[in-house]
Amino acid sequence: MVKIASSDITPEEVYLSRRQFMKASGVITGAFALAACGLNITEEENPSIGSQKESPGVMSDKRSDGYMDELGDPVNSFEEITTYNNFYEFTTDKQGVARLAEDYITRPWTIEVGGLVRNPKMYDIEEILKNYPREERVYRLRCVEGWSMTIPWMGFPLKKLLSDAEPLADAGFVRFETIYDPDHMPGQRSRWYNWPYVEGLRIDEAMHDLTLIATGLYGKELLPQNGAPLRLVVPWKYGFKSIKSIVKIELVDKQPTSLWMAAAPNEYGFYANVNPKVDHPRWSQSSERRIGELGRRKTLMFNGYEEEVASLYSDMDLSANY
Ligand SMILES: Nc1nc2c(c(=O)[nH]1)N[C@H]1C(S)=C(S)[C@@H](COP(=O)(O)O)O[C@H]1N2
Ligand SMILES: [Mo]
Repeated sequence: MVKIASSDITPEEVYLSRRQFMKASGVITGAFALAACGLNITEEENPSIGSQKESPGVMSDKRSDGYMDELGDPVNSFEEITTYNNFYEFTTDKQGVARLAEDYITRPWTIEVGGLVRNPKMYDIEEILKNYPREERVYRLRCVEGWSMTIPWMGFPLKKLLSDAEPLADAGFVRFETIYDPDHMPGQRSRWYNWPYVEGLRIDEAMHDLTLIATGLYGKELLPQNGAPLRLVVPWKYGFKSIKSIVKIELVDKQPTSLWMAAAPNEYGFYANVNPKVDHPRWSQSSERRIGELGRRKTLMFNGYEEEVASLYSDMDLSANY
């Protein structure tokens, strides 16, 4: 069982001031241990203490004018999106993921689509990229910890892949699994979590047009830290539902138990819909800090996608089904 520390959520103020410092010096230094999804691990398991070099060159830190989501929020920079990540398979240090993941090899890559379907299939990633044309979707991502970004994803609706698999009548849920590769993912050697990372959706959530399989962002292929070569994006739910580096998609008849439900069932439920009125047991969810901005914003019901998704939950008590 996981020990819950009483530590606070991410101190984004520290992050922001660190960014100024990074800009000035080009180097990230200092201790910066975080409780990324609200659970603390021990210091010895958290290699975030120490100094590391900022990735050089390739990243543009420009927000181009007019590049925004449907609410008028500007997209976050490529640098912000690729250097501030939650990916516990590598480390719980959000600013350490990019460096630890940079050599992670995502080719060849096989994705199994199976379970309660008429057409189970093993896909090679190249086949998926070829079969499912990519579109750009600019979505807000709201982490359960209280920070958010706007990200221009490239991808295709999950429903296309599921429709091709032809779910059977008793397939009520979809279960997703991340690759298990402790030899190359140091975080998976931590016994605090029940690896591999697992997530799940109800079938109607999975078939919703907003639910995306992302294979890129900013018009480029995904980098390992963002879940290459393909990850889920469910923009109305807390970020932890958007599982990275998927190797298995399974149609099942029972509600899957996610890694976070197993770790802390009282804190992380199956639904995890963004809801400013339902607080996390240890912090309020009524506001959030958009990375790159000062101050806080109000958190929007269903992360601003209420019109699109509220009908999925019309008969549910959202505080009981958190
Ligand atoms: N496999 C896996 N998927 C994951 C995570 C993780 O640790 N492992 N973290 C989740 C959390 S808590 C968030 S907020 C988002 C962050 O996605 P990003 O780093 O691309 O912004 O990924 C989610 N998907
Ligand atoms: Mo998150």
